[in-house]
Amino acid sequence: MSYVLYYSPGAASMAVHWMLIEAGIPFEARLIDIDTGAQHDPEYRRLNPAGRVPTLIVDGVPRHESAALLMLLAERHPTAGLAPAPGSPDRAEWFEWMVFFANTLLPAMRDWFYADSDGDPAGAQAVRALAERRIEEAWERLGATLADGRAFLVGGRLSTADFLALMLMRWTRNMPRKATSRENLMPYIIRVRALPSFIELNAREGLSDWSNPVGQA
Ligand SMILES: N[C@@H](CCC(=O)N[C@@H](CS)C(=O)NCC(=O)O)C(=O)O
Repeated sequence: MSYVLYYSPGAASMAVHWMLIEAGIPFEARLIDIDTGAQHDPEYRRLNPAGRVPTLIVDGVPRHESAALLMLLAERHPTAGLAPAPGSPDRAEWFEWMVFFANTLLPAMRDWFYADSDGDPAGAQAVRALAERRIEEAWERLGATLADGRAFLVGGRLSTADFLALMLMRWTRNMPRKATSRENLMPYIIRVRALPSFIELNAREGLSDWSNPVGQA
């Protein structure tokens, strides 16, 4: 099995990059810096016609969509234990979170960040206002789920749902209302950010602006 990940630091590729590191799956990482417009490069557009990251080349075939890539990797590498096994009691909840992130929270985040360029700039403020509401609702839902004291989102152990959750929470760091401003999310955020694979991911992507303070477990 061979993998090449096209990523941009902190972008939607981050969850996939994290999974590859956490699971110890061999892969090659290639930088597509979206801040410099590298996603519009014709050579990259041949791999990803939408001009977005991530792209994961799986055994020579370009594949897209962060949540789908996480589920695909979970299926191809079951011994990594990053998704409840098919038929197991926690499988349904894992599907729910993966699909909720992919079809509710990710699009709301896209709308918030890209309201001006994806749509009509004249209506961007209204788009962002609705997106913000959806994002707030998502943190409410997450907070209510974590209120039972669970360590991770699904089945008491780390899964692909946590990779997406943390990536999306990180994106709020420069928004008016940050995920870290919600006290009920902080124990979870601190716990997952303390994972060696998250620290390694940040080092590899050159990120240092959303880590646990030194000394915080
Ligand atoms: N639904 C896609 C979203 C991908 C996406 O929007 N990626 C952003 C970065 S977070 C991107 O490539 N932006 C560059 C652009 O749109 O020009 C996924 O989850 O993979």
